[in-house]
Amino acid sequence: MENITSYLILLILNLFFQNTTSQTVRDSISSYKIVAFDTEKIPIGDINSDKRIDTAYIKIPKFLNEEDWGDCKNGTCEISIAFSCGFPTINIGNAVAATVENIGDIDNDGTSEIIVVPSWIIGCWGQIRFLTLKNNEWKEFGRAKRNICREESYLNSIKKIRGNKIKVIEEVWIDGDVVEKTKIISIK
Ligand SMILES: [Ca+2]
Ligand SMILES: [Ca+2]
Repeated sequence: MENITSYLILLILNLFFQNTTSQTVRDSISSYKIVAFDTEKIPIGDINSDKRIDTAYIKIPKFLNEEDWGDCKNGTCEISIAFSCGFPTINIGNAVAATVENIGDIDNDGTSEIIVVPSWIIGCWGQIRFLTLKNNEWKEFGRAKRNICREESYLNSIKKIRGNKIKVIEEVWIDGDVVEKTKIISIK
């Protein structure tokens, strides 16, 4: 909750400064450096089938001064996700936080597919990104729109079906209402 409050304050200050300060001031602010990172540890089950539970380490950018505001390092907010089992690190831009979950081995190749749900400073509408590891590289094989503010697992909306496919419940805006739609995504 504390983080969310900080993010909201930062966003409001950001909008204020964008509208009121000159380019020179903005440039000097964006040259601030990050002094620390937060790393979040998320247990994600056994993703590489070695019978050991694996952990995802999500590195989140921090600002120079929590009481003030500033951009992320080099003006780019980016998160990275590393894995205890040595799988390649995933880097995602335009994000300040993320959720990672193991959705099981959809294509039965011995490696679990995962989802990553990046989030920004504010806003509840986001996307679930579906990733599979092929030749030691993460490949995105689909996305689904969701309200990302609910504090619940996304696994309830994802189901493995036959033929290397998953069924996911997407949430979309239609004429001002949130409508749930079923989407089928396959690993090619
Ligand atoms: Ca493992
Ligand atoms: Ca797999």
